[in-house]
Amino acid sequence: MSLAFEVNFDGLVGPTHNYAGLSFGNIASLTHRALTSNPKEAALQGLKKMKFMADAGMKQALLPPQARPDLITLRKLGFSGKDAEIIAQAAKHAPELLAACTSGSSMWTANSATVAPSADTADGKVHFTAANLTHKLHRSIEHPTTSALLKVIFKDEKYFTHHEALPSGSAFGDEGAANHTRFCEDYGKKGVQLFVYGRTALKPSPHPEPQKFPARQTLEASQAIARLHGLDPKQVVFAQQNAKAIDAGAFHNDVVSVGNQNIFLYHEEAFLEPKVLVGELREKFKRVSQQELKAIQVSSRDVELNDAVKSYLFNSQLITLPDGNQNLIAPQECKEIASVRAYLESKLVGSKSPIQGIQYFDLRQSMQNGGGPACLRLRVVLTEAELKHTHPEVFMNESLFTKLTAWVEKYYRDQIKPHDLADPQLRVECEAALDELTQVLGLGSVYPFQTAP
Ligand code: SUG
Repeated sequence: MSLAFEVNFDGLVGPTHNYAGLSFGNIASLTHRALTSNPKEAALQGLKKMKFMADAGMKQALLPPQARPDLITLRKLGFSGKDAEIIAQAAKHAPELLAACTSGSSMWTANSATVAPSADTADGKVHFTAANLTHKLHRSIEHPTTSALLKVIFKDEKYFTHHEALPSGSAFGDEGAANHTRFCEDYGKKGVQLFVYGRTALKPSPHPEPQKFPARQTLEASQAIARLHGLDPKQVVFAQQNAKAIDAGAFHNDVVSVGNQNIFLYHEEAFLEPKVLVGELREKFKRVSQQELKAIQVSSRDVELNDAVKSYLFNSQLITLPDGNQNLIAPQECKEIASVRAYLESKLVGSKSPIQGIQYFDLRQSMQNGGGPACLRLRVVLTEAELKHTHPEVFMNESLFTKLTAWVEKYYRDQIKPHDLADPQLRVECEAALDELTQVLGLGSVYPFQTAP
């Protein structure tokens, strides 16, 4: 076994972060539609979380935002002319398309890809599959740039393999790591990977589908990723979400469960068949690691499903600190809902519990669009050798934090109202900001506006 680390790649919030109500099924996104956003505050809130993690001795890196509005997509949809003309036409004739093409949604990097560490894959390389996010227009346009960024950051083909996003279409809805958790004794050892899906697309299924909100991830997509990544079926578990949880607003499984190493924390109503799932996970985990899985079920008596969704308790990051203790990085909303706070502080977290500590973070700007601490990060397990071959300049430290804080202060607006999406200047500011960012991070030309002839 080689020594390995979990590296969190947080999404740096982009200059166009706004509230457009684009995600039916995501209650926060719908509730805060048309609210005035504050991209500057959003980016600074995210940077503070990254800095905290780096200061705590964790390996913390970032994925850059995407260029928005996405003029390539607007052109494909029939708008033409100079950049400002495209934006003006779209604002006039199809403001909903302009909003979809201006979303800052790439910040939620838990959805950017699914990653398999080299300890689990048949060829011993780290595998990445960019998520097609096919269910929502504004998210389905992320994967080409996501792939380009991942290929620049994880360049060395000796260590890293990149798969293109799965075919688009409703049978292969893939939402990335938000529906994927890996359990292991140590990050560098073999693990068990849990893939969670909302519906079966191509075969008849006896199980109920949600009635109110859509199931975004399909079983077929999860199976394809396990195949692409060369995983051993003995180390893989597939489980279906409870339709009731999706209807309560758990549009991704990381809204109702979280896992790290040997701990699985999940809500009683998260899965269709929780007993079967936990039984299979325990058995496979034991066989792979010779250890017991600590499965902690949170009952509806302690925390109602609706409060779990409102507080984003399960969207906390569960991290292993350098001293081996596991801590929760929770959204501050958990403190504000009495039942959740009581459960966390008097039952779940403590020196005698498997989860020893908790830190709360103000991520309100992201939370109002349905993105908590865990949504904002993509976990990539890397050995020391793989780390050495990862682009070094995206790692958070004192100097990068100072540079990026100044960069945000220079380029970001402190408010975006719905009508601001029609302002062509927003695109100009976004390009200037991202151009400078690629220099700060030494990434070269990664955005379409930098490479277009
Ligand atoms: O896909 N929100 C995102 C939130 C993603 C959260 N990620 C995880 N759970 N891992 C989504 O629904 C809202 C954008 C808007 O409405 O403006 C949005 O896309």
